[in-house]
Amino acid sequence: RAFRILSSLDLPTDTSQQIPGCFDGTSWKGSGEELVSRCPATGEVLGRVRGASIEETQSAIQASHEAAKLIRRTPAPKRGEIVRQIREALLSKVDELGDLVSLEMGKIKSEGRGEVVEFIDICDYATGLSRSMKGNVLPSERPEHVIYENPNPLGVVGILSAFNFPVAVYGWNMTIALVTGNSTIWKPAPSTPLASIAVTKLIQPVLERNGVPAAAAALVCGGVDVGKTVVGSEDIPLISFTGSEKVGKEVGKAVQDRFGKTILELGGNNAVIVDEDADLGLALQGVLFAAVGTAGQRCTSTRRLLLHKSISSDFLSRLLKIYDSTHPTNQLLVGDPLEPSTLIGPLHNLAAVEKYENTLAGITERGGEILTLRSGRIEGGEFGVEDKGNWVWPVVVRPSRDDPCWNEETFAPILYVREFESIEEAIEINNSVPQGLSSSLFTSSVQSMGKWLGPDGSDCGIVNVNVGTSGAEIGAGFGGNKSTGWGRESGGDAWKQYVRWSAATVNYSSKMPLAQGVNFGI
Ligand code: UN1
Repeated sequence: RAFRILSSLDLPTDTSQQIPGCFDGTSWKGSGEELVSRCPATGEVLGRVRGASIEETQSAIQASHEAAKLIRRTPAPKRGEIVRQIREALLSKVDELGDLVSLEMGKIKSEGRGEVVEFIDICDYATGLSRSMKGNVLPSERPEHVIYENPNPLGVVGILSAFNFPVAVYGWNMTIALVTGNSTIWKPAPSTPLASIAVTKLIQPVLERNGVPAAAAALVCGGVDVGKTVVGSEDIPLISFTGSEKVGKEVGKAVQDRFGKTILELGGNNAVIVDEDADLGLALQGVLFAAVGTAGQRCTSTRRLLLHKSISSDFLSRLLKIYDSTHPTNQLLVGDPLEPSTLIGPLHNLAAVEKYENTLAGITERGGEILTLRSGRIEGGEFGVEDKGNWVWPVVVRPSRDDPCWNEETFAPILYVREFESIEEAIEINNSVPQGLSSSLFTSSVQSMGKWLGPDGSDCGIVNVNVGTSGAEIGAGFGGNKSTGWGRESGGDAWKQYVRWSAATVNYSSKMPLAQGVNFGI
């Protein structure tokens, strides 16, 4: 199976050979750290990638820096046309690339494909943007003067992406960066190098055929040292980082230290509020997808379920019935991610399984209760899953009120439950955590919706109504507030961060009047 998927994307299938993981626009190389790509479902080695050395990273940055000069001189609609061709290249391999994402990251087949579709969608958006992004023309108080606000490209954009969205998050950044006139350098997660190599190999010929240096989409696979080299480079004015709050804080400080710009997409601790007047059937579906989809490994996954006291026991019993159902009527269908009927794949790696186990152990030690019948690691053989896969049971838990887990993101299918008595209390609980990414209210009340969306409402970057916390479309800006980092990517006004803005006052008179009535006659 791995052989079929890898060869469909022209990736080497002989795992004893090292695959070069550094692309500087001229050649594929790699003399740095070895990165082993392992299938989360089977434990098998999918490929051994030789990452970039520090010197190779620096020369890839230089190549991207040179490419940026050419990109910025290319008319924006022409850049949009290149992105449109990237879309076509992705579309021609949408199933193959989707399967590779499933194989290497562990998410289910339709979500793997969905990630590539998300990249295709942002290509469409960026192509349109290339003909519509605009500055401003403003009235001046001085006669025969005019003021422009003018966007120009920044240069190189550094993209550091996470394992959980190994394709789409790069897509959000590289397409917007390219149409706004920048080149990019991509440092993917060390555990998903194959997806990044496959994507770069699809983009490279498109750039070359359009006479654009392929270093405009440079790739440096690697570990912490490669990441630090990119983050610390004076030649990269904007760093877009997706990952943990802990690493994000380091990245933010390092970039600030050299007065660079950042877009940070850090932790989420997303709540769903099910109010007394909610359509419970709808809420159930919304909670399920967001809590257990991608095995709880989206930054937008639902971590906290806040239930109105009056519907809590009814809602919980319906939810737990689905969580507790077992094979062969296993409605949640934990299993092989590439099997189309599976809904929950494995966790990405063993460290994630350990984190899941430790989190649950801590919660029960501190007086919390696991509400699902099953919890913990799933042993090989159950549901036909492989022995060496990283399988866990999705769980619903009632932690004690003051448990520290309420403030932390654990990247696993663990859902915390708590009751509330009024919408005001629910909003207060929603806002009481350090993170501010996504949030959802299930209600049929216009008043509650108004409150939820307004100044006394959710403080998150994503504030949904009767829609779960995850699975956003690309049209709006995506990102979160507070310790999530305040970044916005993909649609909305996100593109405005990928340019340097200048205010330009132009005098087309033959006099030199001053603003604010200042007199300086000579
Ligand atoms: C992430 O988990 O890092 O809204 C991104 C969503 C997806 C993107 C998630 N469109 O769930």
